[in-house]
Amino acid sequence: MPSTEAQRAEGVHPLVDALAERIRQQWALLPELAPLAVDPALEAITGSLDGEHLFIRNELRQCRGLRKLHLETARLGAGLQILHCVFFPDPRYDLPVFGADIVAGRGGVSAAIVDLSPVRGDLPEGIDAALEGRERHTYEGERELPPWGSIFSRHVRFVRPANPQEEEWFIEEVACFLQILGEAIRGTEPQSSQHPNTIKRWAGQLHYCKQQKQNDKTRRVLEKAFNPEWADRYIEELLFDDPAPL
Ligand code: BLA
Repeated sequence: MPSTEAQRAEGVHPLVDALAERIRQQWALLPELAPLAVDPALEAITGSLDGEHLFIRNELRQCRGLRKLHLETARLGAGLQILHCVFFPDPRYDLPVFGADIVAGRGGVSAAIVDLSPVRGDLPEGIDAALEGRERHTYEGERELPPWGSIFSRHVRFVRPANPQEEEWFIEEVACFLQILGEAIRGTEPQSSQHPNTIKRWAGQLHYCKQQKQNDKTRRVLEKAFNPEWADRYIEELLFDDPAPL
């Protein structure tokens, strides 16, 4: 398992490293945090591509209200570094999907996105109000979402941080989204598996996964670093696996 130090030595962008560390600190505070098995073949993947060192590290957890917390940090050839993080709710709880993604290349960070995304039309009211009331920063490079990004909430941040100050802001914003999610987890009681709201949230999560799988940019990078069959399995089974049938 590569340590943070080893990753830094392998040239992980400081924003990727710092955000991963912040996410680990915050998930440690979640109620009933527990391990979730990762396929050993996928936990730490190393190799080389075009003479570049390649690695992927996958960390999985579960906790009260969330069926799967996934943090991936990767370096995938040609200087491309990625942080990918999704927390998938247990559909019995009225909770959104947390997602964050950073893509950094030789020219710096090109994409930094964070959201709490609804799975039943709207966000739960308390979460919507908390996100509305949070401190917001204005970045030099605000980016426009692709069409599949209709899954994100009105609070989504999608930016190209221009300097270390903006990178720091982005980390703080992610921490704020996670803080708000943590409070919601503590204050939400589950409904039964067959409750109509549970069924609606299950379908909403399925739709979230379906839309994310339309991001050709993710698929293309994984196909190039590995191969199309491997990329397909990785996306279907680890990145955006559908929630288990109710
Ligand atoms: C964009 N994602 C990208 C890009 C690459 C990847 C290369 C293009 C960079 C750019 O537009 O500047 C690649 N992202 C990956 C890979 C993984 C990854 C290989 O996570 C994983 C192994 N993507 C997510 C999640 C979100 C997300 C959870 O995986 C949001 C919560 C968003 N990525 C996202 C968006 C874009 C993107 C919105 C821009 C897509 C576009 O503009 O077309």
